[in-house]
Amino acid sequence: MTQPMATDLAACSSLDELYALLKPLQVGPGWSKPTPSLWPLPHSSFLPAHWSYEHAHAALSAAGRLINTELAERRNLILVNPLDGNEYATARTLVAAYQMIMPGERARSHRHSANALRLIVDAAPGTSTIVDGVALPMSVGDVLLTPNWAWHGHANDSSAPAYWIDFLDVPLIHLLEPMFLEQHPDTYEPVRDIASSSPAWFPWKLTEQRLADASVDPSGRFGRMVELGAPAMKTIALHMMMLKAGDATAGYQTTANNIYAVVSGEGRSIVDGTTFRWARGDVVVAPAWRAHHHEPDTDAVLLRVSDEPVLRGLDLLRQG
Ligand code: GTQ
Ligand code: FE2
Repeated sequence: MTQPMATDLAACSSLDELYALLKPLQVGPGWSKPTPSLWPLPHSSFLPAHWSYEHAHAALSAAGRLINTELAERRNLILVNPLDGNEYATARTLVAAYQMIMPGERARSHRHSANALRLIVDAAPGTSTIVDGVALPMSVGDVLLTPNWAWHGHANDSSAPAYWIDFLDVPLIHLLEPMFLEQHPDTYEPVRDIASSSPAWFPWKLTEQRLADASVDPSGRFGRMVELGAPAMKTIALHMMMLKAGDATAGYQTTANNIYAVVSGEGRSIVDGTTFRWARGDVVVAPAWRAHHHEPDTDAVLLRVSDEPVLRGLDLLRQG
């Protein structure tokens, strides 16, 4: 389409005529859009959803026979939110994935601008992640961070397959576009030290002690709560929640996206009216502004992974 003359624009005698002339100028009238660009309250888009570790475990053990870490950068299963048209993200800013590494395997080292962390679900002694040259042992319930641009690879020198849940801010990086990825020049980064402690490693043993000493959150939303890091990373906050059998949490609605992973116990989460039953290793997503609460049937521990630091840093965190 050719562009109209300024004089034709100025002489327009109807709005419809004006709209037609504006099209080739790549201009739209802000006053007559089919959907407004501002609205009074968040429109929830991503859906409440649940994933079971039982299924993920079975699928990954099959994948262990069908694909190796020479071919696959990572043997992982992405938790894809069932929102129409979505093919990747778990929530608007976050993605979760189950990952498995076989005995004797190594997953090569790389670094990326996306922040990542993992919650260990099943691993035997001898499994580790190598972060910037330091081996961090992986035990059940441990949380390990690989922040923006930290080298990381995984190694399983035990005799059992290791399973964990990855959480990354990749969808946020997609949205903002500063994605960078680099393979390690040595393919497998040499281990120069084995950590006994690290700011990137939250061993379950320490978390368990902190939880035992923690007070119950007065709002009733989180049970006994401890934060891992303050926050763990620039874009992701981590909270461990210890819930008592039969004590339902208070309803929680927040502009932050929350992904809950079950460290231990069984129960239900009710997210925007939908009930999801969970057991150890399961994942439930409560996308932004979806009111939710938890009903533990046994004593339970949940890891809450959220994008709270992003919302808070931009003065966009609102909670009800
Ligand atoms: O382990 O480095 O699930 O880079 C997705 C991207 C895991 C990892 C994932 C990754 C990793
Ligand atoms: Fe990675």
